[in-house]
Amino acid sequence: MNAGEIAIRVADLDDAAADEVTKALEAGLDPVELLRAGVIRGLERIGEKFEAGEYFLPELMMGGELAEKCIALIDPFLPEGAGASEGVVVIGAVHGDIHDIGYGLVAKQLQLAGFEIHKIGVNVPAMTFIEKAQEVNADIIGLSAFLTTTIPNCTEVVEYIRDMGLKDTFKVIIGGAETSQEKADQMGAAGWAPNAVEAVKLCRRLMGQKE
Ligand code: B12
Repeated sequence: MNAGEIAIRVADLDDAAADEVTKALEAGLDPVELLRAGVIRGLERIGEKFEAGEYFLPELMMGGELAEKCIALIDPFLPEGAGASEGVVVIGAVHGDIHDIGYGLVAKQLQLAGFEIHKIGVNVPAMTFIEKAQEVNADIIGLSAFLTTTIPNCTEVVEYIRDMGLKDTFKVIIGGAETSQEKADQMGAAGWAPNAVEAVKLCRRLMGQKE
């Protein structure tokens, strides 16, 4: 069993992937290779299938769980720094909003893609996002809003950040049922994504802009 075959098992949501990871580690396969060309590649394939309409949300969640199981097995074998962070993200649902399933999924996919994630819960006041971002030295702040009435609370965070002179420090992204690219542009957010797969791409793109 090599990393490529593990990628296929993960992408096929085959539970045997975890056993194969254990066997591969026992056989002395490179854990970094297993992580990158195996589990992470498998997750990317799941993302591609999701985009192609072949997989839906339940598959995305199952894939995330399976990948987490595999990563937990590989983790103790990884050399220091192999899981280097792609970037630091603070994410939560804005004030007035308690929908946490969508952003939870985004957080999980970002984490699996190598981002350091700080989930700060639901019904989060604007300043709490900023204080947390400062505390953990975040690159990106993710705001989740599912209600027409809570979109203005995303705008509030964007405005605070601008007024505090932190626009170049923290990139604000938004998502959730009632959000759109148009609304993100209107409020001056750095980006919007319709789902967890696109959110990973968006965050990678924004990290590229920061360098
Ligand atoms: C489940 C649900 C609830 C649950 C939430 C449970 C929970 N723990 O989250 C409960 C029952 C609590 C609830 C309550 C309410 N809800 Co509700 N809810 C929904 C429902 C059916 C599904 C939302 C969901 O979780 N989907 C599953 C996720 C995984 O799917 P998703 O949205 O595609 O998620 C992706 C994207 O949104 C994106 N994303 C999400 N967050 C982020 C963040 C970032 C940074 C990025 C980049 C991307 C991103 O990535 C996600 C993963 O791929 C929606 C309907 C809908 N169409 O969305 C209504 C909906 C959002 N709710 C609605 C309403 C009205 C309410 C209530 C006001 C009802 C009431 N009268 O009490 C309350 C408000 C509570 C509050 N203050 O927040 C309306 C909003 C309408 C509007 N225009 O404002 C909707 C649209 C239903 C409808 N058609 O009327 N709700």
